[in-house]
Amino acid sequence: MRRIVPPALIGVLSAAFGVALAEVLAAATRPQAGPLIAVGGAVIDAAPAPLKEFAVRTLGTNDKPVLLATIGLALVVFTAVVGILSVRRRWVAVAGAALFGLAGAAAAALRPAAVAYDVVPSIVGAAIAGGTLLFLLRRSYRPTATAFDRRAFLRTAALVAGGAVVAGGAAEAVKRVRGGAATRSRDAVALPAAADPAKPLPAGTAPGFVTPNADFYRVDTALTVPSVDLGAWRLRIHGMVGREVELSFDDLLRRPLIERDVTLNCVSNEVGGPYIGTARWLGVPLAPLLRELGVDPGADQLVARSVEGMTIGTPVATVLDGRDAMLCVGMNGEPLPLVHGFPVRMLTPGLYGYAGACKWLTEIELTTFADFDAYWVRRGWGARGPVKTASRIDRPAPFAKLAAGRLTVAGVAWAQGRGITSVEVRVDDRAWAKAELLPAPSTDTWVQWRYDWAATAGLHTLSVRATDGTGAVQVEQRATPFPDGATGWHTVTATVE
Ligand SMILES: Nc1nc2c(c(=O)[nH]1)N[C@H]1C(S)=C(S)[C@@H](COP(=O)(O)O)O[C@H]1N2
Ligand SMILES: [Mo]
Repeated sequence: MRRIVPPALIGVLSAAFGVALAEVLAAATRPQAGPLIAVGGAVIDAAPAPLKEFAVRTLGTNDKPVLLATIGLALVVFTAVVGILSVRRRWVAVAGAALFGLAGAAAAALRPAAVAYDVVPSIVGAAIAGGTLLFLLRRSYRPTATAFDRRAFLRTAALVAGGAVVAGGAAEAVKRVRGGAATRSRDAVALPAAADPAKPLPAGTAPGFVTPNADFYRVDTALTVPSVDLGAWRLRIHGMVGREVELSFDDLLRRPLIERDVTLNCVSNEVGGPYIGTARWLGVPLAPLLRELGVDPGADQLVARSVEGMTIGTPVATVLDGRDAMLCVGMNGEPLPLVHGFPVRMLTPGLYGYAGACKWLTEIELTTFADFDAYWVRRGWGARGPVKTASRIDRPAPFAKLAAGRLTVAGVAWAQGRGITSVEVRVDDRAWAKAELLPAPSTDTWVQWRYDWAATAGLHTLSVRATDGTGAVQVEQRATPFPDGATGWHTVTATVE
C-alpha cells in the first residue's frame, strides 16, 4: 500500500492544485477557458449523437454535473497513475503534466468562440501541477529517490491540499461575483411595453397553459451559463444583406416590440417527454428588421451565433413567411432568465429549438445552406427542423393507481403553425373517441385537451393522437428523436381498482 497510496495521492493533489489555480485564472478572465469547462465542452461537442441523446434522456438536466464528475474521475485516475510511475521515473511527471496541459489548452483553443489566450490557464495550470508534483516527490522520497519520508510527505501534502482547496474556493467565489454582475444587469433592465401586446389568454384555458420560467425546460450545451455584460453586448447582422448593422440592447428596445404566446420544444424530446413549454415572449419582430436591411435573394439560411459559439441555422423563407419569428428580450413578463438566453434569444414559432431559438444571441449571418452547416447539422440532425404534430397524456400519470368511476384524462397537443383541430383518446383497443379541446390563443401554442373516462376495474392502456390544421393525423410509427424529431402515439398504463 505504501508504494501506491502516497504517490497516487501526490499525483492527484498536484493536479488538483494546478487545476484549481487554472480555474481561478480562467474565472477572472474567461470562464469558458477553464480546463474542466473547456474539456467538458469538447467532450459534449465530440460525443456521438446517440450518446448525447442517451445522456439527455437518462440524466435530464443533471447531464452537466455528471459529465464534469466523470471528467474529474478520469483526471484522478490519470494523475494517480502518473504519481505512482513518477517515483522511479521523474520524466513521467513532466510528460504527464505536459499531456494534461496540452489536453486542456487544445480543448480551450478549439472551442467555437475561443480567443488565442484561452490556452493560458491550462498551460499555467499544467506547469504548476508538474512543478508541484516534482516538489512533493523530492520532499517525500529522501534521502534516496525511493525511501519514503512519511512526515515530510504528510506536511507538504497537507500544504498542497490546503492550497488546492483555497484556490478552488477562490475560483468559485470569482464565478459567483461574475454571475452576480450578470444578474444585476438583468435586474436593472426595464422592458418597454409591447407595441403589439398579446391578448389575454382566452377564457377556459386550464392552469398550466403557460409554463412558469422556473419550470421551463432547459436544453443547451453551455457548461457555464454565459454571463453577458449588457453594456458591451452587440447584435451584429451581416453577410448577404444590403446593409450590415450592429445593434445595442437599447437599439433593440427602441423598436416596436411584439408579445406572443408561443410553445417551444426540443427535437430531443421523446414521445411523452418533458422538453416542451409555453411562454409569453416579448421581442423585436425579425422579418421587418431584415427587410429594412435588405436580404440578398440568394440567401436561404440565417445563422444565429451565440456568445459561447453555438450556431443555429434557420431557413430565411421561414423567418420571412409571416410567422412571428423574433429576437426575444422578455419571457413571461420578465427579462429573459440567464439560462434562457439573456439578454436576447431567437424564437421561430414552428421550428424546434435547435433550428430556430439560439440563446445568448450575438450575431446573425445571412448565408446559404450550401455554404454553412450549423452545430447540430454537422452532427447529423436535420437542417430545417419543423416541429412534428404530437400529443401527450399528462393525467393520469404512468402506472397510476386510480379508483373506478368517472375520471378526467388530460394532456396537451401541438403542431405550431398548423394548429390542432382534433385530439382522440383510445382506451385499450376500443374505438378512438374525440377529446374536448380547450381554447388556445393561436396556432403557435399547444392545445390542452381532456377526455371524460368511465374507468372500470383492471389494467388499462390509454393512447392519444392529434390531427393538425392540414388534416394530417399524428404519425403512429415510433421513431427516435434523431435526426429530426420523435414520432409515435403516447400511451399511459394505469391500474383502476
Ligand atoms: N446558445 C445556445 N442556444 C440554444 C441551445 C444551445 O445549446 N446553445 N440549444 C437549443 C435547443 S436544442 C433548444 S431545444 C432550446 C431550448 O431553449 P430553453 O433552454 O430556453 O428551453 O434552445 C436552443 N438554443
Ligand atoms: Mo433542442
